[in-house]
Amino acid sequence: MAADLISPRQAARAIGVSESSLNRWCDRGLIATVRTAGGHRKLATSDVVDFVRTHQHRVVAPEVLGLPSTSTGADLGLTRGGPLLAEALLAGNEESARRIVFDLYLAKHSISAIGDAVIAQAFRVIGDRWACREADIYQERRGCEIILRILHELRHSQSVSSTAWPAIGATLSDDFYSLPLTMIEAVLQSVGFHAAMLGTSLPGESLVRAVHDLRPKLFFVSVSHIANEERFLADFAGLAEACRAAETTLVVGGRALTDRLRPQLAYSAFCDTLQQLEMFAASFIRAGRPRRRAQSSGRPKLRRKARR
Ligand code: B12
Repeated sequence: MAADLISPRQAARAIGVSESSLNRWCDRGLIATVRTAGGHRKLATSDVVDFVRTHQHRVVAPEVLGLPSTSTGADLGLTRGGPLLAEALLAGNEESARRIVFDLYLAKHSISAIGDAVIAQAFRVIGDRWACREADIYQERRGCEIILRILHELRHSQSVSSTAWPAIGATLSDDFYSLPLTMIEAVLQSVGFHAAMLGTSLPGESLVRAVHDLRPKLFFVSVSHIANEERFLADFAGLAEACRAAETTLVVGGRALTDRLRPQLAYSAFCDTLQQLEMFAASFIRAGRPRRRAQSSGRPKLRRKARR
């Protein structure tokens, strides 16, 4: 993604409006601004993207905001998005896949809805094609790599407060499914967590150490594949105990958590979908902290203009 801070003129060009309109919106506090040491007004690209999403503007020069050059914010609709994304991924057309995801995002669909209704749906189509021998393994793997890159870009286009609560997560041994974890990261970040996945197929003892060392507010576990049920239950029980001791909220989900298995597990919340996770995490944050966003981490220390 491109630079984090841009001038009002660049922001105006990105949205295709006059600089005076843009400055008026800044004066009204609709877009947050910061002042550089030299007194120049600057805007964070993530704040401009937020403004576009919430005020239904179109983006005419997406590259200025560090977005894919073909994204416009045109609303394809979630229902059409899945099959279109599946075709783009199967064809290895990364630019088209990126445009589909970013257009839906700019058209104000939540990351959770895009994940549940478009990305998961696209991979169901890909899985079915593979099962019917209409798609090759390399097409599925390449599709995974493409979507992982796009999700990282989407995440990078959002700001994270330097005081955000940490959330970490992983899959347990023999579960190599990274897509759900990467989507959960993006969803948790969109509601204000500082989310970071540890990785896939982690041994139970390592997860226990991670909870002990990192003391996350929330731990997410995705369970898509269980190779050895006995080992899974033992690892999970160890993790749940570590979370209880550290007062960490343990959230679980995934296709392999069947109705038969779930009663054998201790956790704080089970979610079928990313949209359920978003609701849970957002209410968790609302209940626990007075304000959601402050200055983004990793940015230069700049004064933010008070909203009028
Ligand atoms: C991609 C893929 C893989 C990739 C994953 C790569 C990666 N980097 O992630 C790899 C190559 C690892 C793989 C391997 C295997 N796969 Co596979 N795979 C798929 C595929 C095509 C997509 C899965 C996916 O990631 N979807 C996207 C995610 C985001 O969607 P989701 O899993 O539905 O998750 C949603 C919810 O469950 C929820 N969720 C999930 N976790 C969590 C966690 C929390 C906290 C929350 C809130 C929500 C949540 O959110 C998601 C969005 O709604 C599916 C096909 C399909 N129908 O889905 C087959 C599929 C799941 N695989 C299958 C099989 C058989 C396998 C293998 C056993 C094959 C083999 N013989 O080796 C191995 C097992 C690997 C292992 N040990 O982990 C079968 C499973 C059949 C069954 N009924 O169990 C499927 C259905 C393919 C098929 N049609 O037969 N696979």
